[in-house]
Amino acid sequence: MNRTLITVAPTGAEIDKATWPQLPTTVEELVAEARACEAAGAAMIHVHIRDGEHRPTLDLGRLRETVAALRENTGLIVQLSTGGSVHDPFADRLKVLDAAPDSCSITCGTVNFGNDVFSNPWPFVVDLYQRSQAAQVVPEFELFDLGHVATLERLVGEFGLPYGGKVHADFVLGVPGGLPATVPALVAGVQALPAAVTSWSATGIGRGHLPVLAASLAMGGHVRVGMEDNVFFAPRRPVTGSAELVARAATLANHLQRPAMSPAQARELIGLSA
Ligand code: KMH
Ligand code: ZN
Repeated sequence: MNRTLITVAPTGAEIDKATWPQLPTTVEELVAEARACEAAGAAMIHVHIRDGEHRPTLDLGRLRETVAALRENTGLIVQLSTGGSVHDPFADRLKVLDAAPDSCSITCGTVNFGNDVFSNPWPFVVDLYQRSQAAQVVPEFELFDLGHVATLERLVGEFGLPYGGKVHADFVLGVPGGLPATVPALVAGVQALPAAVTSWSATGIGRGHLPVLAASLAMGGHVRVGMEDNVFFAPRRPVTGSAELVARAATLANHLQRPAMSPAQARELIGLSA
């Protein structure tokens, strides 16, 4: 059966805990949210962590502790963000692989990020990619713009397939500075994907969340949801947490006769042996 990978991104680096107290920022909160999201249909979790003051951090000890806690308490594929926040140095972002996650994000190029710059120059992307191959971590290629699609093609062309032999990409649409969170933008991105891509998903930031979710499902793609990308369930109705976004995505996927896949099925999809 044709099934849907639902990835949950529950925390991110940009959403403020003081404004959004339902944001999971401690290991305990993250584990509880991850369990609820798995029960609702998620198979993979995209993880950013926070420090004791709820600020984004790439502290290696905390990353290791988080990976262990998620593995102990859920069956989810654990994907660590190597994007971090726009303020994180390259060296810290490379070190994320030392926490030995199942998967890591690799953003395939620099993009304006509101008033900031999310920096991913070619030499850094190459370094990160080659380290992921050596560390046997399956990457998810994050695509914020059409140029990132071209960089993904060059990366795989010059340095070979990722660990696991599959190429899974994720469109992140709607960052101010990247492709908009619209159906035409998603269609343009998917049409540009190189043949090496074996699966793709998409997420729409903010109010583009639902159109991108629906379009991705209709186009045979997979989906990412969660508070990293969207904090409103409906206009003027904040989310209670990421689990209700996962539940809605799973319901929609059911209606489209592409039900949510299990973590085991998702492992096979992205090239992680069971
Ligand atoms: N927080 C953004 C600057 C990723 O996780 O790889 C980068 C980001 C992408 O969220
Ligand atoms: Zn992220």
